[in-house]
Amino acid sequence: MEEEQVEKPINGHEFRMEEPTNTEKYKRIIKIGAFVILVLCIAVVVLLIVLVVQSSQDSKPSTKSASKMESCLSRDNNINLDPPEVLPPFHDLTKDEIFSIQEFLYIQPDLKLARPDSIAGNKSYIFTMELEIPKKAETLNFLDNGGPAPVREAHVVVFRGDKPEPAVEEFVVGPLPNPNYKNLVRTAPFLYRPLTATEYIAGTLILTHQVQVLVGNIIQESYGGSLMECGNTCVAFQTISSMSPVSSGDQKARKLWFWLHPVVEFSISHPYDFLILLDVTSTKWEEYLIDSVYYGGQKFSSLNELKIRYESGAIKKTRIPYPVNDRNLYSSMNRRGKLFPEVPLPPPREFEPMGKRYSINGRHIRYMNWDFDVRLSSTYGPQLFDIKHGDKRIVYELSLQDIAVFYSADSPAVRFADYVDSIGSIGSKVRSLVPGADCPTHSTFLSADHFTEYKNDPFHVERAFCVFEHNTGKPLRRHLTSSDGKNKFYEGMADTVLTIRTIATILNYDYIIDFTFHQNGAVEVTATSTGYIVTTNHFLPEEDYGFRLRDQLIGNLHFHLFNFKVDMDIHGTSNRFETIEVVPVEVNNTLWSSTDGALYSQTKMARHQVQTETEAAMKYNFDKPKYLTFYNDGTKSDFGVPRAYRLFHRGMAKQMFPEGKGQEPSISWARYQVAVTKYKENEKRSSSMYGTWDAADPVVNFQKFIDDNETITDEDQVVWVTMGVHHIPHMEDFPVTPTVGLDLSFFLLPYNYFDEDPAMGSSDAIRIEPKNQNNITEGLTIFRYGIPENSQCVPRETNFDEDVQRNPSSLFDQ
Ligand SMILES: *[C@@H]1O[C@H](CO)[C@@H](O)[C@H](O)[C@H]1NC(C)=O
Ligand SMILES: *[C@@H]1O[C@H](CO)[C@@H](O)[C@H](O)[C@H]1NC(C)=O
Ligand SMILES: *[C@@H]1O[C@H](CO)[C@@H](O)[C@H](O)[C@H]1NC(C)=O
Ligand SMILES: *[C@@H]1O[C@H](CO)[C@@H](O)[C@H](O)[C@H]1NC(C)=O
Ligand SMILES: [Cu+2]
Repeated sequence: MEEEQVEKPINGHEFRMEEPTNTEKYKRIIKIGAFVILVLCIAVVVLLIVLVVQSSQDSKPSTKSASKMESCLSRDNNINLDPPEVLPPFHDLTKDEIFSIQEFLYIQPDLKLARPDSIAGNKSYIFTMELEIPKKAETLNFLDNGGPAPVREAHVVVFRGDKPEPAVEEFVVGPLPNPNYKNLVRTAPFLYRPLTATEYIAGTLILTHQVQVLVGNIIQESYGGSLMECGNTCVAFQTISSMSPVSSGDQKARKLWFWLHPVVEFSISHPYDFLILLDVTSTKWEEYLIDSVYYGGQKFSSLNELKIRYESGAIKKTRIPYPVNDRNLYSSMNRRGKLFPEVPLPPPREFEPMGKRYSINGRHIRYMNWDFDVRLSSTYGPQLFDIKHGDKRIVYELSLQDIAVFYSADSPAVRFADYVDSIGSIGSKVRSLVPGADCPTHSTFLSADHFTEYKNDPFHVERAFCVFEHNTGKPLRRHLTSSDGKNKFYEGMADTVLTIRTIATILNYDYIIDFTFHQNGAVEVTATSTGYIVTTNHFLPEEDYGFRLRDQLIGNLHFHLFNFKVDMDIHGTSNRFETIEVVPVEVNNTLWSSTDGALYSQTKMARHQVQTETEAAMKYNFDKPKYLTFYNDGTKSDFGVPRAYRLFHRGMAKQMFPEGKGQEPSISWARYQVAVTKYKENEKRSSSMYGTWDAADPVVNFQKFIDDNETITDEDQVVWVTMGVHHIPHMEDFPVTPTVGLDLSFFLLPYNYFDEDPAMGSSDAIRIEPKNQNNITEGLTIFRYGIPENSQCVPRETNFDEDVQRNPSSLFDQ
């Protein structure tokens, strides 16, 4: 019966409950009334101003509930997303800057750069470029002391396949917008470079051709599909993992696992036991070599060997029927199953009765007492800078450093799938967010532009970030004293917050990164995973690594990891790191007990100054609970207590890979849930885009930040936070993993930083008290601090469906 109820996509604002003609009529009425509403709006503004002025601190309960619904007020003149005339230090490269950097570099004779339309493995070409974050000291001198603005520069990564000894060269190019210098700042082994389009496309083509010609019949018999001329039963190759020199034991080789799968929604959930390890070490794709072949749980050294043994009947033949490619396919994301609710009523939405309460200028955001800058690193993802509360800087930089996911399997393609995701350019994998699902409909969306190796024009992403104020529906605080004689009162306030969100899709997983600003001075960082699990074929040894979820399918165990840099500057850059341990203590209780020599057990706090980097690299010990606090020793409360911020980690998991083994050295940041190091310009980030390949000799080795064991007391400190979650897939991970319960977070909480909760100043509060404490029936005084109880208005229309129909490339890549 449910089969019949196939959804028609809902167009525009027409709900199916409503007759379309009514909707049209309604729309027309709205249009005709637009002018009237505009006049009304102005009248309402005037009225509200008068009301607000009159009732600023008084108790008059607001009776101004509009008898007719009015359109919500617009104050969008707070929002100007264009780059400012003078670009501030953290503003991402503009399109014009990206063009001028290219033009400058193309004429450098020593670089011999190929243009994007003619790049190849054995040529020199620009892989990526993005803003070079200016030196901190110069930037602070500009921000705080009115010093000169730091020079704008770009960080450019060039692949030098043209050199006799190929290498990756990283340059700092400046000054923008008219560059005249390029300084080589790092070279990295060519073997460790991120996966390139040449390798991916050439590898896929080579395999498609060779496999079809040599073992096309095996593919057809085993999987009911074909690589070429395949109609409705196409199969294809996709590269799933990289086999680093550490994994292959071959220090000079670069190898990729290609995986055969049916072309259906979604391939990762349809693993075939047909894998090819391709050696792509050569800069010339004609020289790519098949290293080994995996079929039916066995290894073969060539397609020929597989062919001979298959045809001689020496091996067990796989038989997996081609999937029925319809909307009920278990791996597809179509509405199905038991449909609910009976009538599809729209869910609750948020609206902003008097317009936005935040402002954005370029990429500078202000909200309540907060202000900060936001940018999107093409390689490493979202970054916030210069986070201030009440004009005092709390964090200089709060940025995602890397995302990693390490799989476990018997299948070689998945066993070696240990991704350090900046290999895939996290920021440039952010695609347009969809209002109503990814972000609330009332969000403001920020775009991003990336340079990509295959195009001169920057790649434009329309909705890379959403910014929205959100009523969490939870009190920030509340108290009701109902029976306390002469002190009856209620006071409370909703935890209404501002969130900056971005979502990067890296192959199969979608990572949601949120930065949330609370009105009490707290900042929350959340990393959540959703998307498709990686699966393998069901062979017995695979059962150690996951549950059997479908006939031929195992969902493989894996570990998600996120690393963030938190460069807190509490009252300046000279900071201390102090832990406050909760330790057991037995106190003399003879005074209060009749027992001789009585003792009483309780806990006491033990403050401890963490002096050096090795001591500040923390592995959580459940037996030693402690607070982690950061402050400037020169700034204390009236009572001598340091005005600190506290890092509260709510997203840790134990990393189970032994240190120094396998791929682990590339993510040495994951050894510690929290590490604190002294700020250094050459320790800007904990990870690098080489991390998937470089475990033998990491290009960025975070452990070295710690090993020099510098003193951190009264220094500029940087905190590195690692969050993680073990994921053992289960049936409900089909078709994709829901976010619920997979959110990891950490908080920066004020800790004796303010004299009291700064949210006491918020007009979002509600206080109720009896006019006469002795007789509540004499009436109540209700304080709403200028905010009417009933702020009803018609939310402004959203036009996402129309917009995306008109401009499909704002969602999908061409
Ligand atoms: C570069 O590679 C291409 C294709 O792989 C090849 O045709 C060409 O000869 C190579 N050029 C040099 C200089 O090796
Ligand atoms: C415990 O406190 C009592 C009363 O103050 C005192 O007489 C006694 O000496 C104390 N015992 C110890 C072991 O300190
Ligand atoms: C780091 O330095 C401190 C202070 O000098 C010392 O106590 C500690 O043992 C050192 N740690 C290591 C691992 O060298
Ligand atoms: C309380 O106030 C109500 C209303 O003003 C009045 O009717 C009632 O008598 C009062 N009760 C007492 C105990 O004073
Ligand atoms: Cu997962």
